[in-house]
Amino acid sequence: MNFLPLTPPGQTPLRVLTIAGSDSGGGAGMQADMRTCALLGLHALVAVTAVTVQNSVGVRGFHKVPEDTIAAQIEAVASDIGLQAAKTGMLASSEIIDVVARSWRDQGLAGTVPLVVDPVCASMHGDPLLHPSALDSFRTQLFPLATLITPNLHEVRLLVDVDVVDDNSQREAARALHAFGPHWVLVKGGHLTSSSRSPDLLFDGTEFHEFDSARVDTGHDHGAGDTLAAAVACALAHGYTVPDAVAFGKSWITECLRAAYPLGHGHGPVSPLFRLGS
Ligand code: PXL
Repeated sequence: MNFLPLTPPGQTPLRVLTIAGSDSGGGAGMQADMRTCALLGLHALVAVTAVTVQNSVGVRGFHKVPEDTIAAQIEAVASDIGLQAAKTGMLASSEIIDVVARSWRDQGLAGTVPLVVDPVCASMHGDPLLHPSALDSFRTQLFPLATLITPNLHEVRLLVDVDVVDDNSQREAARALHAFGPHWVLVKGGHLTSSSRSPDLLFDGTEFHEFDSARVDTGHDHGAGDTLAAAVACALAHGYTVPDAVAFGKSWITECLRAAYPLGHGHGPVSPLFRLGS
């Protein structure tokens, strides 16, 4: 695959802000985002939203970061360091979603810096990472600010009550999600187990773009959604168009799935470490 241009040593790389939860197992959340940013040659800034207690078997619990601390992290890095793109992951509650949306506007980032919103609702084991009452904050507060939202099929069902089973229902879901105001919607088809493919559908309110790839069957796909969204944010930071950034993210996650490794007694993480060679 083609990678993103690298910054020479000693020069400041482009910056991507991840607004996400911490995974103590190191495979998903802000750790996945930082791995991808680093291995693509970008600098990751972090606003931590929640600290999860988890391992490869499951999420045992989480502790939410106070909203004013989340807002202060965003202000601190935006006012001093600056960023070329951002992505959100686990936001845990409607109060946190609201404060992220408010901070995004208050820092003058809305409409100037690309924002990828991955509407994380649950872990791959089905452990909840978002309070159900927060779905409406996603729809009304954050989606209208998003350059791109990247729900999986489970999240699509929760957000717009559409069961995606084929191409038609995937288009119906994309239309319903686009009505909430994001510039682009990517309905990820990775969980469409009836297909041997992983068909993702991108929609800007007018045109559909299809991204098809063979499903990489691995028992180790922890952090896959985070890694895709982070790679898309990195490409957007480089000035890629949204369709080109999604195509790049898709080839990145495909390689990371091929390189996924076992860890602990449960599910291992997708891995950008392949980028280091062997
Ligand atoms: O992959 C979704 C995700 C995002 N953020 C955190 C997580 C997970 C999945 O477990 O733990 C912190």
